[in-house]
Amino acid sequence: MRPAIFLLSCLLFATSVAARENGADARIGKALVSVTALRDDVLRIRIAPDGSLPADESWATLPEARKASVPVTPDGAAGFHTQSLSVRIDPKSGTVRVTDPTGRIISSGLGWRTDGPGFRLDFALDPATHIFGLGDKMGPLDRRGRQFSLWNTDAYGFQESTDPLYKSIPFFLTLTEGRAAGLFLDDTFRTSFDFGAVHPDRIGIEAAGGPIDYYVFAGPDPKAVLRAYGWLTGTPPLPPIWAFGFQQSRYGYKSDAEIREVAGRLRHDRIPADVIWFDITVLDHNRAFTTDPVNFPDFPKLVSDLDAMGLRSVIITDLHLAAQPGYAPFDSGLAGDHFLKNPDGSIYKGPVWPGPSVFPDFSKASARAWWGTLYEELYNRTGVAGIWNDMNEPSVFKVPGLTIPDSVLSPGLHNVYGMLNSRATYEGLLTLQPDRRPFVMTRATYAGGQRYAVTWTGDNSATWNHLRLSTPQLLSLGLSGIPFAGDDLGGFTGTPSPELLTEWLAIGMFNPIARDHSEPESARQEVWVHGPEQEDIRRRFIETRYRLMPYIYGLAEEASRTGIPMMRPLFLEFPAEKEAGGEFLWGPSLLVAPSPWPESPHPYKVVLPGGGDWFDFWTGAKVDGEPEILPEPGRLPVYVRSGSVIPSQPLVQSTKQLPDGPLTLDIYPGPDCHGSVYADDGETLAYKRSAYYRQSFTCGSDRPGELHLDIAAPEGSFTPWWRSFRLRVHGETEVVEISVETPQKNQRISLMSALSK
Ligand code: NBV
Repeated sequence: MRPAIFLLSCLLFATSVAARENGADARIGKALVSVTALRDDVLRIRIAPDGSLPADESWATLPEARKASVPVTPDGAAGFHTQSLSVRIDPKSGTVRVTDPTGRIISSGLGWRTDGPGFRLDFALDPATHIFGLGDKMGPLDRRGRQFSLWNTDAYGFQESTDPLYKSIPFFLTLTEGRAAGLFLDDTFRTSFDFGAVHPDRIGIEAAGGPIDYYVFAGPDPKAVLRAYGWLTGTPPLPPIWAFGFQQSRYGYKSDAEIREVAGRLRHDRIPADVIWFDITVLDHNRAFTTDPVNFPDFPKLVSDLDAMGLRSVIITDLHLAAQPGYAPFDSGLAGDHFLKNPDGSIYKGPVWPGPSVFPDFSKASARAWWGTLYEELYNRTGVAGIWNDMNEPSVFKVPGLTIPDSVLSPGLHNVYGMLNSRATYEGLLTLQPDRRPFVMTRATYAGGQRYAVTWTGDNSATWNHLRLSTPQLLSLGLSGIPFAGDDLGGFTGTPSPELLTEWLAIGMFNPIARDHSEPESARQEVWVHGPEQEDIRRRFIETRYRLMPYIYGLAEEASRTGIPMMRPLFLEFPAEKEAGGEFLWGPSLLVAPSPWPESPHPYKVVLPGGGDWFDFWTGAKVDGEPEILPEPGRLPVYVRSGSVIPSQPLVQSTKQLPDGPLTLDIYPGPDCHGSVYADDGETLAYKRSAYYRQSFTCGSDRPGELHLDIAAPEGSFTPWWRSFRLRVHGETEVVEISVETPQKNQRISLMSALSK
């Protein structure tokens, strides 16, 4: 039906709104608009143009969340309210308006219409609203004024204006004068979002197909929106601790000897590192689940030798499988009927790295289970620690659209294909080793994909502009439910200059996943390639990351429990604050402030958000006013929010090595002063059975001149590596240090007595 006719017919039919215990249903002509309060602050809105709702299915949302509901209070004939929001369904148009208890708009539908198999939704856009989300789309973090489309695409060599990219996350967060809300459209088809580009006062969303099914999050603070989105689509499982160490990768390490040379150099030069990545050059004829017998004659031995050096191995397994009888994954997949088929029933083949290839149908549970079994050799016998799922948009060479045709992979499955590939991998690893945390990295994904894999931003370029843009990309992934993400440090395509690589590695040490990766056509870009001077600077930043590991791992645990990202835009901690230049927060306490124009030698001003005091992270000194920075090689301004307690550890060369010495607590006095430390065994799921250690700290002062630290009794049954704390108090006076045994009960430690010593 054409849109205009549909709207007209709506008006001609009778309308009615019927209250339900947990929401309301409106009949608008033939159509049904169904609004359900899943929680006090989360609504689900489903629209069935033909009056009957389709089966309640979703790849993204957790069934228990989707099926949750709370009682609501009816408001007259056409609405209801909960404690956090009020809903009004317009009986003429069927649009839904959601307001907060003070009457401010959370989401205001302007219209909806079907369009062939697809549909369009329009929402009002307030002039003061900023928009964030949609995953790692390029360009400024605030999406307002631009259009984006979601269609997973192998975007090799993408640039600032490239769209779509690898992932589809149809979730965005709005921020209007410090008040946040969110909207998630659970639609796996090709969708497009217009955030006020065509009509400045309107958000227009179009989908090529799928049920009209969206969720509204009331906030009102940004963290509440992210927590609610995490509740609906799942928070990511906690990766093993080594995932937060420094990682060395390159497309093009060609032999056992070359890998040993890189690993040996890392250790020789005392560059802390945790992971070596094996790209397709380790494979035999680019075939996943094999290794090249000539260049890697004893791969298991290589993996175990690396392991003995404290280096884990992550190996690539692309989903396309060589269509070659005799190749075991092809044979078993064929026997089990696990491959995608052409409309005539024959198996679809497309050219990718191994030549003509077949593609598993990951939408079938049986195919996912079979895929998982393929890892047995690598994971249970060879000892690889993690798996890399690349090319899963899915990417196909030399065909129109560079992907599998719609007639083979339904357009409603295209955007979830990569997520289902990583799900099959994750579930497979978990089946093979039920008590070990799987580590999977995927390139393509869909909303909810955070439950299975970490990600990276794909094939970026070794340019200053890409370095500048990687911060908003990673921030945006964090705001889209995917906190564990990284970019190819140094850039994938092209060769970075010494200064660019140094700056990139410096900033990268404050990113969730820190992996140096590059393509074979570029020059090698390991930490040492530009000589000792650059290497020393780079090492210093990597060492900083390792010293901060207790803080970083604590942020990771928080992200996995709550959905609050490790890397945060300023507004997440300070909702009234505007984003400033290249700045971002690393957890609640650290502000990283690279230049907004990283290649420029010009001075720039740092905005210290929130109005409180800040300390210089490198010197510990309190900062006076807003610092003006004169860029110089190796200088990355980092600040600490006053009122923070930051745990850190003695330097190690990998997370496998036990730190020797006390846990340091750096105390930066100020309002609401607090911090915490979290530890567990770093590898298994025992932390879910209470084998973890969590301890919180508050520092305060009862009277002028007094300062104390309250250390709470630890939670959990895990015994951490440290026996004592070294407390360092930063402030007006010199840094003061005291040592205490790690308390097992609540304990107050006077810091003034230390200060007066
Ligand atoms: O497996 C090779 C590469 C990989 O290094 C890169 O990180 C992926 O994004 N892969 C893409 C396939 C080919 C890239 C030209």
